[in-house]
Amino acid sequence: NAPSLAVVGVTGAVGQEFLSVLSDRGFPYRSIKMLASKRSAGKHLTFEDNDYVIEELTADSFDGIDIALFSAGGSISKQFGPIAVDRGSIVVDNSSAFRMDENVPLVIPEVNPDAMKHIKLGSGKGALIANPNCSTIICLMAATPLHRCAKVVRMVVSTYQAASGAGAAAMEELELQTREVLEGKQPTCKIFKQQYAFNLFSHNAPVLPNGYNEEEMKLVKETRKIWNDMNVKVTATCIRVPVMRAHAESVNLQFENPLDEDKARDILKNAPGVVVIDERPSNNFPTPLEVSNKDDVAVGRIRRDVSQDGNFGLDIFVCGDQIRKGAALNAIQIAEMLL
Ligand code: 11C
Repeated sequence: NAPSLAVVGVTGAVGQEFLSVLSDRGFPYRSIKMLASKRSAGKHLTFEDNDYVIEELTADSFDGIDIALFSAGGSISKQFGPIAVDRGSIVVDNSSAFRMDENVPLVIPEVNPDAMKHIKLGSGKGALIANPNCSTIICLMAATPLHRCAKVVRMVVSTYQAASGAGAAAMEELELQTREVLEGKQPTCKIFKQQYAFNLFSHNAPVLPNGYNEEEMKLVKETRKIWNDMNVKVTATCIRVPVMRAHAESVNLQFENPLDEDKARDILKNAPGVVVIDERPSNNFPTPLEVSNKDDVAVGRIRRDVSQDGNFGLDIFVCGDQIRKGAALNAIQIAEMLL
């Protein structure tokens, strides 16, 4: 018996990608409810040749819903996630609202599927499962297979994050500003307070008293939770770059046990959801454009860290589609594990 689904935030960039991924993967469902804010209620959308009317999200939206995919921002998740759980739905939440809640599994299916094994579809019991932040997912897709082999003790991450992480409106702003700048006009700054086209800046998440921004601290805390290792040392610098929909990350790893670069390359070649692009002679390495609209995370620049003795350090460069593996695909893989 196929589950009944609800998509919360269906008009957003991730909401739309939920639908594409459901369709691409032939996810089975007996019904699907399209939910959004009052503003979009009543609009029509076509999905798999059927016409749907978008409904306003209310407390009653979840009656009879088996799996609810949420991507409408943290405050909507906080308000409606627990309501959906009360009505017996399993919520896969793409926001940061519940990620650090110790009762909520934070899952990357290739990394820690066991964290959600106690949650059963059809038990009549609702539950929350959190989708990690996109930069964490993309980083850990590559770092985890190496961590399993040699145990990461310290990780330094520098991100180059795409517009999509800030939503569809940010993607539109990047496109508009690019045109405006090329036409010699003043760029329109609505989503970001500074010029985005032909520029880059520190991630727009709020800066905390310790000087890190929230995006950076998500990498620190989520890694510890997903790896179930409170001792792993993580530091990050997150930067927004004028790229449309895929994040890039430079990741420096320090290991407890030695791991040479050839073995690391072999491990990554065999890792699920990872593709290695590491052609030194032609200087061909992963790019955000190459992974856009793709499921796999690409890894390259795999090399021994010369600042560390022996084979205890590696540098890698990772690119992944932020909307897909960074959000919608990961959530739907979680839902697939429930089937
Ligand atoms: C970005 N990762 O690329 C972000 C935004 O916790 O889900 C998503 C925030 C989150 O800007």
